[in-house]
Amino acid sequence: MKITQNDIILDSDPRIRLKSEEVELPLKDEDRELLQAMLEYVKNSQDEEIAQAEGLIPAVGIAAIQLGIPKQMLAVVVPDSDGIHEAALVNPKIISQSVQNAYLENGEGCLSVKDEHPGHVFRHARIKVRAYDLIQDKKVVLAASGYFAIALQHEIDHLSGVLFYDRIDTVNPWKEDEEAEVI
Ligand code: K1U
Ligand code: NI
Repeated sequence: MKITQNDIILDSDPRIRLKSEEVELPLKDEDRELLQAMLEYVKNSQDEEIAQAEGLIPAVGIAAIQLGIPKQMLAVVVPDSDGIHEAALVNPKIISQSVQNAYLENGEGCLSVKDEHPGHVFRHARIKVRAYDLIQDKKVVLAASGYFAIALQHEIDHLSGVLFYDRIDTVNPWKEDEEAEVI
């Protein structure tokens, strides 16, 4: 299975607001192949040559609902100063979160959103997530901070039908939080 840009649904499609269903474990072949293809999409999208040849929009993550499939599955590949954080998660649950917020200085984007939605998206600076990880082939508890934590929260929001711009303050989109980590 290979995911192309045409497979990704936009926010004009009501399915993007669906709540995704839990996935049965152990994974069925069909679900394993889908999640593997999602991970491959994200990796390929970050490879300039492949992305150009295949017309992929660069991304650090994707959720199954962005393919119109309401299953609790997501893949993230986040390069940062500590290296590359990769995860291909099934049924992820945030089990703890910091009080401190974090946000990307220039706001967020989304493969399923074509319009610009400028503004800060406040998220938790640190989270712990329980899930089954296809890369490690086991149930895990991941501790995430920085950009990795932001990307995981963006993708976990997709599983509840929440989009990044739902979290932007409509009155003061660029409002700041003095205590927050700015990424
Ligand atoms: O879910 C998606 O639509 C993908 C989206 C996820 C995201 C995570 C964290 C912050 C914002 C968005 C993206 O990956 S948008 C593209 C992006 O942020 C990026 C792509 C390549 C290099 C660096 C960043
Ligand atoms: Ni998104």
